[in-house]
Parts: sequence; structure tokens; C-alpha cells
Amino acid sequence: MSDHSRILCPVLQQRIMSAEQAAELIPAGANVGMSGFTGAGYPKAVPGALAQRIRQLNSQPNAKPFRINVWTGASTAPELDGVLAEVDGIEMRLPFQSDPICRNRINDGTMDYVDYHLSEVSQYAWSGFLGKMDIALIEVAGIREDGSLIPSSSIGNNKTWIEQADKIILEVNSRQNAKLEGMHDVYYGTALPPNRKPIMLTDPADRIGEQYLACPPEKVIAVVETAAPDRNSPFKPSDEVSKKIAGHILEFFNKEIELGRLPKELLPIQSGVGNIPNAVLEGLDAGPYKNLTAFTEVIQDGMLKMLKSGTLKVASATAFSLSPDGIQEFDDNIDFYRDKIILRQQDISNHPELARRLGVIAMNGLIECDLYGNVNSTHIMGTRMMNGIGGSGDFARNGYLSIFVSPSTAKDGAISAIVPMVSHVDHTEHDVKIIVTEQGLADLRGLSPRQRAHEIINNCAHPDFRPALIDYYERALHSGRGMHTPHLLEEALSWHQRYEQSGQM
Ligand code: 0RQ
Repeated sequence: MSDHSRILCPVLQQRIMSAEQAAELIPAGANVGMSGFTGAGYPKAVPGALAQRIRQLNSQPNAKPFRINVWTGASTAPELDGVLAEVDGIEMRLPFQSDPICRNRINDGTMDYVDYHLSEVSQYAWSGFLGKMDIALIEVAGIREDGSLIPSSSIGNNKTWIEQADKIILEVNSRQNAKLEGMHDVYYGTALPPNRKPIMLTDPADRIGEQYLACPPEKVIAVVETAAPDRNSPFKPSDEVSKKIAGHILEFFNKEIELGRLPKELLPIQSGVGNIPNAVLEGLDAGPYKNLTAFTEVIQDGMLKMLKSGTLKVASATAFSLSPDGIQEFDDNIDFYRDKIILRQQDISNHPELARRLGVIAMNGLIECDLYGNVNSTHIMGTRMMNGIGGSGDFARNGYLSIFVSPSTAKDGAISAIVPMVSHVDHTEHDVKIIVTEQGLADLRGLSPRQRAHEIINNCAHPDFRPALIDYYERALHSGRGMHTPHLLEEALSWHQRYEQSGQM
């Protein structure tokens, strides 16, 4: 590592320093754009050094709290979100997180949080309404002689952060596989309206950009060398519930193919992160499919397996999200994977124009869904932030099929995932096409609200909650208040109230 073999640009070799020295260059109140997407490609050293500095400064008597604003691609890791949240070092966080300490701070009001559609963050930054970006802190796999950057295991918003920031700090991580070089496709043709042009990507395998991130060396104030692995948590083996959900989805796909509504190679798949989406991928891999494609945000273990078996021929994403076994498999066989995986910036991997053009099949998790197909995927009991909307809205609204999955109950059966009215709406009834629980699948396409209620209660609700849902619906229907979307307003959120009061819906 000390031979600086990953830092080939002579000017930038002069800026090599320790993480502690680099952290000193970040002032209080700075807007810092950091790399990182679902635990891949986030800076590993400077955030920790900064957290130590913040802890020390804030412990001085009468210290004015030292906090920064942290913008990323998506979720990161304990070494970034965790350490900074622990020392109360984050004033404002956007656009997505899944860290338990961050989550607590967001929900106790000591951290502000804005969760955005992930495709839209860069345009907010370009148009200036997030404020001026002071510093970009970006992990890369290497620096080339001309100062251009070899991206690491995620791209996320890095292109935007590098362009927008006044100053740049680079972490060069020698633990990232050197053969990542060439797997990226950074598109420099974006613009703000009215200067936008069509994005000429018509197949997930298309390459439309550059392999490297352009970076003006004069903006780089520090280069820090690291050699630490990405966060990677193991997937739980598929349980009965996720296997059943996967089974319902596969049955649905097969029927759609029979009806001529889906080609036998399906359409490009987008799959959210988590155990259920991973189980669906495993199910697809065990099925008769060949030559599928993925146009998604993250490459999970299931996708590597599908590429290996030939079920999947190509995957476009913005990041990896692999388990320790998945990382090992990828590193050992990178020569096989490198021409089958393309990593793009998130404003392209999640672009609405592309999701619509390609006809993406979007599969994402839900927290709760109501009788009419409105989906909450972010808020627990309407008020407490879980993670954020992430990319689910980019794909659900614009894809060809939007499928939302969940066990029919949570917390050992105390909570029904199907409720009379959702306590928060992320995906409206207009965007949600299919709901799947272990109980079955509700196909909402072409159905009126009242027809949808029948489909969802009968196919997706847990039998323990079905009678109460039918009772609510029937009484709402006959309340004389309005038949289009029947509700009893005084009772619509009573299931949530009951849970808050008694621990049982
Ligand atoms: O909590 O672990 O403490 O028991 O929520 O629930 O069922 O394990 O499902 O991990 O797939 O998460 C919607 C949050 C689902 C996720 C959500 C509790 C439950 C458990 C997790 P415990 P599960 P998952 C691309 C797509 C938005 C972002 C997105 C998500 C925990 O899918 O964040 O889609 N989606 N991105 O017990 C109270 C309920 C509950 C509940 C579940 N009704 N009430 N608690 N839980 N339902 C990726 C990116 O964008 C980067």
C-alpha cells in the first residue's frame, strides 16, 4: 500500500496525507457529499477520524456544536453513518440511510433527514436548492496518471459530488479489486431543462459513457490511502415466507408469459435489497428462465448466481450489495463477471425515462399496504422513519410492472401488513400494480378501488386479520358516505392507534 501504486497522478501523490489530517480540512457546518451506496464504496477512514475530532471538540466547555451535513448515494455503513451519528455530528442527512443510530437520531429529532427519490438527488444538487456543496469525500479504486478516477464498488452520486464540490478529498482503497477498472459507465450527457436530450440507452447492456470519473486535480485537497473491506452482511437463508412469496411471483410471471403479456426472457428486473428480493432471485434462478436482464440499483448475491448459471445475461446497477460469501465469489471470478455487470451513476441507473423505456419489472418491499393499494414503505406507525423511499419510487412509478412484497404480518403476528388505511403514503394506488404476501398475490391492474379491496383482502391479508378487514370494508361500504373509496374516517387509523396503545393491532 505504501508504494502508492494506485495513485499514478504525480500532482495528487503530493496530496497524500493521513485520515486525521484530511479530517482537519472539513469545517463545521460544511455540506459534504460522500460516496457510498448500500454499504459499497463509502469512505472508510476520514469519517471515523472526523467523528473523533467532533467528539473531542464538542467535549470542550461551552463548545459550539460541530456538525456537518451528509449527502450520499444511499445507505453507507457503521464506519460512516454510525460513527458520525454517535457523536451527534450530523445536522442534515440525505437522501437514504438504514443505520440504527442514525434512525434513532432522526426519530428523536436530533438529526434532520430528507429522503428523496434516488434518481432525483443530482438534479436537486445541480439546480442549487440543496445549497452549495463544500467538500466531496469519495472512495475510489485508483487514480490514473491524468488525475481521472477509477470508481470503486459503487458510483451513486459521485459524478455530481465531484462536479459540484469546491474541494475534493479522495480515499484510495487498495482493498477494492483492481479489476473493477472498466466496469463503470459514467454518462456526461445530462443537463438541466430545457437543454435535456434523450438518453440513448435502449438495452441494459448499453454503454453510453466513460469508464472513469473526470476530476480536476486542482480541486483535490487530500488523498488518503485505505485498505478496508466494504460493509457486507450475510443474507438470511430463505425462510418459508420468502419462498412462498417467490413462488407466487414466479407463478405470476409464468402466467403472464402464457398470456403473451411478458416475453419469455421477461423484462429487465429491478430488485430491492433484502432477504425477500434475494429469495425471489433465487427462485427465478431455479426456474426455466434464460438470458434475463437486470436494470436495477444494486447487485445482490442472487444476481451473481443468476449470472453464473446463465439465467441472467447482464446486470446494470449503481452498486454492489453483497454478503461476505458474495464478495468472495465476485473477487475470485471477477474475470467472468466484469463484462456482464455495468455500474452507472444513480441518476442513470434509476432514471425514469429509462425505467419506462425498458419496461422494468420493479420488485420492492413494503411496510404496509391498504385496502386500495396505497403503499407505505418508509414509516412505522405513520411517524417513525425506517430507511427511506430509496429507489423504489423511481422504478415503481415508471416501470412496466410494480410489485410490492412483504410478509402479511410483522412483529410475531401483532401487526397486519394489510391495514384499512396506510399511516403514510409512498406509493399511491396509481403506481402499485401487484401486492404479494406469503398468503398470495393481488393483481390490481384494471381494478376499481372496491374491486381492489376484495383482491387484497382475499389474496394477501393474513387469515387472523381478514375478518376484521372485511368487517371494516363492509361497514364503510354501507356507511352512506361515498362508494368510490369506502372509508370510515374515525376508524381508518384505529388499527395503528390500537397497536400503539396495546402492542397488538
Ligand atoms: O423489523 O427487523 O426489527 O423485526 O420492519 O421488515 O419484513 O424484514 O423486510 O428488510 O425487506 O424491509 C419496506 C423497510 C422492508 C424495506 C422495508 C419491521 C419488521 C422489521 C424490516 P425488525 P422485513 P425488509 C431499492 C429499493 C424502502 C426502500 C426501497 C425498505 C423491519 O424494503 O426500506 O424499497 N424499503 N428501496 O418487523 C411495524 C409494520 C412493519 C414493521 C415491517 N407494518 N409495522 N414494523 N416492520 N412491517 C434499494 C435502495 O433504495 C437503496
